[in-house]
Amino acid sequence: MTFTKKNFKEEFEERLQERFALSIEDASNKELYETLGKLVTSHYSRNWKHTRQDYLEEKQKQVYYFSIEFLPGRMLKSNLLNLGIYDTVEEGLKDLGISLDDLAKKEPDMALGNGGLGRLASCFMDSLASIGMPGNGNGIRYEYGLFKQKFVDGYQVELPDEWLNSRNMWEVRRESKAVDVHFGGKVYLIETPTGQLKPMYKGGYSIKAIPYDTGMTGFENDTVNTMRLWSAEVTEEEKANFQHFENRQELQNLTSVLYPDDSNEHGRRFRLSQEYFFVSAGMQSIFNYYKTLDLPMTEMNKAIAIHINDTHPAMCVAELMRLFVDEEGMAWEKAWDVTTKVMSYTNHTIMSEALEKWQTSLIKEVCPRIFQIIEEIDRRYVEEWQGVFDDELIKRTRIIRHDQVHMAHLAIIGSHSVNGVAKLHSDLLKSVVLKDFYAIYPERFNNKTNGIAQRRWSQLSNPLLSKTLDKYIGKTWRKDTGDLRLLLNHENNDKLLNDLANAKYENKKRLAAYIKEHNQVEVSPDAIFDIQIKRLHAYKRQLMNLMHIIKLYLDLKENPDLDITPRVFIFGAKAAPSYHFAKSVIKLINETANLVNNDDSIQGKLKVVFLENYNVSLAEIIIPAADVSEQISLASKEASGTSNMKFMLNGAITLATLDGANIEIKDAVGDDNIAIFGLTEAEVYRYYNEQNYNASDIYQNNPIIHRVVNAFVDGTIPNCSMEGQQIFDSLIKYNDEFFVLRDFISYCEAQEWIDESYKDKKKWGKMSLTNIAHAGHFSSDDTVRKYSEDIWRIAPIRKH
Ligand code: DL6
Repeated sequence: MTFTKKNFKEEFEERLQERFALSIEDASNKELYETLGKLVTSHYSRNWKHTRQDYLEEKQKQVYYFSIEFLPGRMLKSNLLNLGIYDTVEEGLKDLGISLDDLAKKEPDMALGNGGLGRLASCFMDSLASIGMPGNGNGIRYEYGLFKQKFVDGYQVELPDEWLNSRNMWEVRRESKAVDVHFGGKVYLIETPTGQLKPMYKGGYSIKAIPYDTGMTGFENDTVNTMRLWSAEVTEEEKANFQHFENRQELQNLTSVLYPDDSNEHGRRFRLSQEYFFVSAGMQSIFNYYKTLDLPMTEMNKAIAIHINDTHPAMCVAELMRLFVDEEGMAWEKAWDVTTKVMSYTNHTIMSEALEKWQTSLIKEVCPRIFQIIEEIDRRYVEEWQGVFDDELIKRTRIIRHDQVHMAHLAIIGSHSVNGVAKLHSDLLKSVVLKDFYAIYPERFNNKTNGIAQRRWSQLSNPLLSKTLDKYIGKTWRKDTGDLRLLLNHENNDKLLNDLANAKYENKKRLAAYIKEHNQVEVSPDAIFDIQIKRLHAYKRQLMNLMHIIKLYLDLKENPDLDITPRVFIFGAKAAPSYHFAKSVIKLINETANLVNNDDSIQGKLKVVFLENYNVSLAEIIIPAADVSEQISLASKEASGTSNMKFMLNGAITLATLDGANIEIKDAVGDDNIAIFGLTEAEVYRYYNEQNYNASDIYQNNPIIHRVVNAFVDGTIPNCSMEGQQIFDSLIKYNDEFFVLRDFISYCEAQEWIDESYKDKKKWGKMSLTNIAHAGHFSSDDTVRKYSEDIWRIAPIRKH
């Protein structure tokens, strides 16, 4: 039955009355949002049940994507779009005097992740369902999402994100699927009469893991998959037990906070406990499901694929071995064979500090049986390769080394596939970061370039662009973004170029209004909107962007009539709370913004805006308004990047180093439609090998750089002498770890090219069109299709 506007309005009013005993005039937007949320879930609940039943009946092979982070953002509009009722609902609400946008804003951002890693996991959830693949998410239901960022006197202050205070409309608590996760105590291995070793647990404690399931709707295809997030609950009885444990408080709050850091050492035991918690809970629930299929344990790989997203879920390998060997009595060799066929692993970084290592003593304390199993995997690994590879290579690749457990090693040794997330990154894994493993397991290594959920980043966040595209190339691109290529037939169509420019202009006006409201800064949509949004990290080089702003400012001070296209530099970034360097960069940008925005002598040619609390919903307003996409990491350091893909889809021109997926963007759009600058990855490695990088020399010998770097310490930027000194030292005293000074001049030249090109509206319009036309390369639908075919070996469900 088609769902008409009339049906919608009737159902909506009925539900509002049922739930709140209110009529529309008396209801708040929050109540209206909840009513709409309920209506939406009721629309997919049947398909959710059917999808699950289909998988079960067909014994369909399913993938379980284990990720300690998910960043779905708001779900109301994406569910409406996927269910094919967006327009009906929007118009129906309008008839009732309600704005869909206003209701959507009432949904808290589901921010259970730090950045790229978590957002990728959510793009994959969307795409798996949208291409009808049997895929599930498995993660943690943090009570507090990533902190809320506020600026006080230009400094970042972190506030709790109490996203669960208002009800989460989308989750279903599944008490009946709860499992217990055991922590601590001692484990003794006892020999059974049949000669097998069985673990006997003494002491320790259990925590109840309660799953909360969220339906992941597919785009117009009736598939609804599941993202399962686990919450820790402690029974009263266990609480009494905890009196004896110093870490009692921690365990009671196991799922309370998301770690606002992906690379530091703080709170390690707590973090490790979180990892074991969601690994064990997820694996047990898969095991329980598998048992209902009534298939032999030795064939689990025919029905189950488990994906280890970064190293945090690497204990999946040991936990599956525990379940096979301890619970099912399977022989070690057989269990190992099945485990490696089930598991696959993605690496997301070459930064060594983000490749987790745990003290052996800590793992022994938190999950002693898992430690024993890891020891045994490690022992057998050495035994297997002794005499085949040289001893040093084996030593370097062992899981346990120098009293540390190397989680990446566990994930690689226990998986049949290891992939990087862009071509360059995957190559660097083979040639540098994991080269020892590549020598041992060359067949396991492969590349899967990231992608983005393009419906969210075009249809939902940029309706004006979407309508323009519909008008000229039809609507097929909405289902298959490969069809964006049809735009290339129109690159000389002035009307189209004009319509694209108008859509951009309106989006810039929308962002300008947001900036005015939140930062009290007036910016003109006629200026170039130059945007860098991503986690604040030294390797991403927000500092270089700031230095260029300072250069322009100083140039303008010297010559107020300088002919530059007016620019608005926009930043969005959170810094990990204990990352002092990153926080200093924030302070410096904010103080520079204050200085520049209030200096009338530069005639408004420069504006600097740092938007607070960058998150998925804010990205949806920022990205459609971008002219320039800043992707300026030091070559080799950014594994892939995904905001680069979102900007491109929205017609921004990428200003980039040859790093991560920027290289593939350049290959797609051609050299004329992107601004590339800076060292190549090979040149960066040459500096490392020859150890001859000398930042101080560059500073001494280049007057432009000298002048800009001095601005950090000579009082040019007020109110930040301490932070200025810290940044100055990082560049000069500590030799500029990420080669900012080396790339600076080349970056400025690329910026000049941007300035010139923007003046030629037609040229700019064509470049923008070309970027949109090739954005289909980076659809996460295609990415997960490749994972499904090459790694997980799963296929779409047969339709009922
Ligand atoms: O693969 C998703 C995303 C990449 O696009 C980014 O380039 C990469 O930095 C990010 N990696 C992480 C892992 N932790 N660290 N550091 O977030 O993954």
